[in-house]
Amino acid sequence: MSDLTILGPAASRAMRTLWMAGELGIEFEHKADINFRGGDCRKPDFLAINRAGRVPAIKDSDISMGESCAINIYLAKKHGKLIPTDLVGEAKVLEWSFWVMTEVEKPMLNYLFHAAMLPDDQKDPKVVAQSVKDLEWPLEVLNTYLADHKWLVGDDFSVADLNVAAVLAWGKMSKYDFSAVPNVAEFMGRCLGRPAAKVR
Ligand SMILES: N[C@@H](CCC(=O)N[C@@H](CS)C(=O)NCC(=O)O)C(=O)O
Repeated sequence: MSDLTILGPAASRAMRTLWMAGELGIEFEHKADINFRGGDCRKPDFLAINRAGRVPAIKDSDISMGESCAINIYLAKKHGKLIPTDLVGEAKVLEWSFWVMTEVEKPMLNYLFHAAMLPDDQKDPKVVAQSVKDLEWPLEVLNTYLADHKWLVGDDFSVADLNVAAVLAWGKMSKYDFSAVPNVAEFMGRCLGRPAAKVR
């Protein structure tokens, strides 16, 4: 039996951690039946695992935590894979992970909802236009970096790539037009085409 339990359905940010566990080839129990839209995350037993009241969360032996990117970095470090061991390499993983969460995640989520997921009468074209505007600079930054880097940190796929690509996946789901940033589109193909990325 595995010590690790991942809480949250694949159709949520738990996808990021399910992908990570797949990359690491580790055993885990998946508690998918968390109705996060229905308030399950705010129940005392869930809050005892992740005080922020959101999925994903994990329990691993005697620790528990939330925050998808942080969980992934923890798992990478614990299993000694997909993360550089030197100070600078690890700092770069944190840099890209914080970057995607603060610069890309919110506008990409707004785009996903208002271009694709919401019922038509709730979609707001102004939010779509603003999201595209907000994403222009960070996607250009990433596109420029990827012009001469196959992977974000070091020479191989790492948790930095996973964390960034897992957020960009919302763009793929919503058919965001990445044609102005072809290096980003190729990077997404490299990452999201990995067998472990197919968690649904
Ligand atoms: N920054 C957090 C965000 C987690 C998050 O917002 N998860 C959503 C589902 S994808 C959730 O739990 N929503 C329930 C709620 O907001 O009550 C992470 O990356 O783990």
